[in-house]
Amino acid sequence: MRIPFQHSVLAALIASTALLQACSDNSESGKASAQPESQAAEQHASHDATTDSAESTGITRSPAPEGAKVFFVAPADGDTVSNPVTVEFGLEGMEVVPAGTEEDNSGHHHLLIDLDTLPDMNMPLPSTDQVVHFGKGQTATTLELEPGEHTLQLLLGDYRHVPHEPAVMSEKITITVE
Ligand SMILES: [Cu+2]
Repeated sequence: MRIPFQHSVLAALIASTALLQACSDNSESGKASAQPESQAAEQHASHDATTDSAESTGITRSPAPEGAKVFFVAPADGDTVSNPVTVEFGLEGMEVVPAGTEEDNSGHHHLLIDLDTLPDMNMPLPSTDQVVHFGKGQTATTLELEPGEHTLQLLLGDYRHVPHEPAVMSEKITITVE
């Protein structure tokens, strides 16, 4: 597919704006209870490392193989849990690699916490306290969540933090934190 020059420049501009936005969101989110400081620093590093490739390629989403599936190993939908909440990510039919590693049929996990509206799938995912990146290739995390009901959903992103085509996304589960 050929993208007209002006459109590809526009796409690159939008993409770089999104990356800048994502990073500034992060630096302002001192309140991010679900996001330890070390993780925020790592996300900055991974964004910096992938900015060039996202700009030069524009946004063509990486293909996901048929049958690829991301899911929660734990907790299960409807579980009642207490802090700290251990969350384990499962992936079938694809490989987990760190952000910035361009490899077919691979990506890294993103955890969507209490997110009502899905992010734009044609851009790098933002980095906020509700969209947490696991750019080192982690397959589990622990969260400190307010008591009450919360929703969790997993979304795989490619080396640029862009969801695949079709998006590899888990069911949204609801847990109750005591
Ligand atoms: Cu990411």
